[in-house]
Amino acid sequence: RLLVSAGLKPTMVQGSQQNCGNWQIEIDENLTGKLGEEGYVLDIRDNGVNLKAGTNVGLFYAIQTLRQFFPAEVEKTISSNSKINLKQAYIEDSPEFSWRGTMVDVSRSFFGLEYLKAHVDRMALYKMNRLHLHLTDDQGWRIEIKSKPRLTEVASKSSVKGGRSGFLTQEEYKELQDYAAKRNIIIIPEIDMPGHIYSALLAYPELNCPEFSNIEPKKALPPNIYDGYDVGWSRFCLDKPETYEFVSAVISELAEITQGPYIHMGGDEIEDPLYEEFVVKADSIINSYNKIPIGWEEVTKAEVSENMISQQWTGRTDSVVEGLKVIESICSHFYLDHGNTSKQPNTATWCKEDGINLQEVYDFSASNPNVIGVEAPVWTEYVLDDASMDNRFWPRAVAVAEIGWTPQGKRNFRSFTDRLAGHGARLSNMGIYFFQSPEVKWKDHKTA
Ligand code: NAG
Repeated sequence: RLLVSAGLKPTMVQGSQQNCGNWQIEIDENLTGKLGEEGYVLDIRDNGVNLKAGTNVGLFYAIQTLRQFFPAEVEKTISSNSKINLKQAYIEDSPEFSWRGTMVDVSRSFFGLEYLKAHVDRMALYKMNRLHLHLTDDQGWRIEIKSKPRLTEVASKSSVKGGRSGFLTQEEYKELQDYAAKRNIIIIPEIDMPGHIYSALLAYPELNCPEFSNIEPKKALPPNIYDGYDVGWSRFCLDKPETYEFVSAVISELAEITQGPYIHMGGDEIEDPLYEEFVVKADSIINSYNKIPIGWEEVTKAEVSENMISQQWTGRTDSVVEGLKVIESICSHFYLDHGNTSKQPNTATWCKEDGINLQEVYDFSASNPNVIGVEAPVWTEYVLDDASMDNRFWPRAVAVAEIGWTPQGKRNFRSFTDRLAGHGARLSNMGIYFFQSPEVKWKDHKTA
């Protein structure tokens, strides 16, 4: 649809032959046997262009690949008499993993509807399909929950020092979901509990334990906001009924406005004797709203339900329940809040001191047989504006996408960088302030 409405159809030129529109777009359900739900065939030859898939999703991906055959400028400057030569090709393609994600931490520093829509567009071009939003943390709460109005009246007003505050209204959240769904991207909302929760404690101080004020080191205590960088110090009071009333109220509203099948419960970085019990309860609350629970790997210390998905980030947790599905976000390959190179200013260094270069992302290999895919987070303690977010994701997210689509044995970094070289203009045309990775011989582009 994109191409036809852009007026390309009557003006296609292939080889030296004028070809006025031999386009075929077909759904053939039998193809899912061979290519799965997301695979497609793209056949570009003398007598026309043929897109085939077993599903609409597959056709969508055929179009995304076809877009990459057109010169980058086309999407910006098409006119009805443009003539374009396409290379001939026959492609049968299907993804290696069903989970091909990015995560945006909108809590430490807020990124709103406009940025997130642009991010969805960018992900779609590279056939990624999961956008995880880290909606809450110590520094700010970013989603409207109508039954808990102080979350937006109070907890959304703060951020990390120098960052942006704010929140998504439920209307905006739904608008983003619709926008993403049209591009075959599922939004995964995360409420990080029972640690990383200070902003909620600020809004509802009754969720604190009475002895909270004795915890050392003393951090921000209500009524002060927290705008620092430390992790692992705040927590819900886990033996209070109010805590579970709060969790149920939040999850029930979130489940109601969430189209996708998943809710992420966080669960990272907390020591508490009642932690496992909390995880089991939160897991069952999420299940009771017919959503699939996801947690950071620490949740697997508890006896979680079999449909829990474990998001690995250190790879150091022993799981009590065997056979859980796994998303790989191992920090040494996927934590894109780390620098593109060593010593890049305003980047995290705790997982890899020298940053994570393009090849280190690309060379990830999944060893766990239960892996359903990969996801790259950008945490925002130091990422305070759109250009910095662009710089952390791009082009490294393209490497994540290629891991998602290509079996390990067919991946080749040299071939990847050769192909990526032509994408500078494409990234710039999408308005991306990407990092010019030195491993890539970027061709003719202007930085956005
Ligand atoms: C971890 C924290 C996260 C923080 C990030 C910075 C997880 C699951 N937890 O300490 O809140 O922003 O590292 O790289 O990553």
